[in-house]
Amino acid sequence: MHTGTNLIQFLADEHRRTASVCPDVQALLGQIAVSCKEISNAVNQGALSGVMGSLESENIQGETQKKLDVITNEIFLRINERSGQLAGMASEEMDDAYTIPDGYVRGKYLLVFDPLDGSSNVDVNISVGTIFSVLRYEGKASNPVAADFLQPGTRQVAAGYALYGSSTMLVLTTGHGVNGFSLDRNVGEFVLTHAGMTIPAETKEFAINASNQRFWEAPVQRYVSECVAGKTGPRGRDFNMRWVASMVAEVHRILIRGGIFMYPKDTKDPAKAGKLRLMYEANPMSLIVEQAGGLSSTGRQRILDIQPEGLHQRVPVILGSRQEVERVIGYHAEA
Ligand code: AHM
Ligand code: MG
Repeated sequence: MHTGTNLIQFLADEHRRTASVCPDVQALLGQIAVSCKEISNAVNQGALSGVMGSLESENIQGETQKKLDVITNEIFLRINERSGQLAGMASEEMDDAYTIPDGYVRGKYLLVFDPLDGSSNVDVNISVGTIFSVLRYEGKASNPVAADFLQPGTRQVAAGYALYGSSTMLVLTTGHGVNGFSLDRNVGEFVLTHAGMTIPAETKEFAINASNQRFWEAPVQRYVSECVAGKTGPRGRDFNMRWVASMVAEVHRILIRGGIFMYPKDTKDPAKAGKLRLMYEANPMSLIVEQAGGLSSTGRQRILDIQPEGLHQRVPVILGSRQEVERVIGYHAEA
């Protein structure tokens, strides 16, 4: 594979090479890519098109919605409901499963997404992204219900994210490694620029919202304090810390140069198992990270093995460079 291959060519090649990514999935991923191009435009226009700021409304998680949360959700629905490949959709911004309107062709797949992850950053012009996960619809009814979406992450057919940063990128896995495409705005295509992305096994960089430190459990306290202790501590080397508050940007950095990202279980709100959502944040990102040679865990369990219990279920997330994630899992086991 060489630079210059566009996404559609890449998917056709991948199908020939691996006998995966059947034409239906190729078509669906093509439409998801179109949705991400539209979102990239909307995010890029920023204040020029009056889309900054918040609405009065809250989503199912009780979070105030940004105008762009709602606009980007509608872009995803509008484009993908007509793909002909979907039986239903679900997203961070909708309480229940979304039914494909009457009159549109229904397909065999389910699409779960977070249309604008990290949207608290959008007003301050920091990178945001879109995360998506494709599942098979195994049911018989013409309209799937929430229970049809509740499949472990190991059953994802494809997963990916778009990052709206200094350039727009689409990073994708169909279970045969991870590849990154950059949006060439001159021709309006995603072009393969990062073939076969892999995460270095070791790292000197960690990402965690340190303002929650007093709520962390002992294994995470231990891991972070050992990193912070640097050269003279038990790790014998200095670490660097990053926190963008935008999971897509965080995972992308890890794919490029290694690192560990944690939004762990904490005691801040005992009713919540973690902050990030399993179906449309943790699962797709975990598949990407594992396919790039990294690991993803709650600290106690592989995320991709979790049997989901709800569309908006939250989980602790610890992902990134293999050796570091193994270390944090080890600290949980010892505790
Ligand atoms: P969102 O989907 O409402 O944008 O929330 C998810 C985001 C992640 O992108 C990021 O890792 C985390 O929430 C940031 O949380 P915090 O504001 O606690 O730093
Ligand atoms: Mg999100």
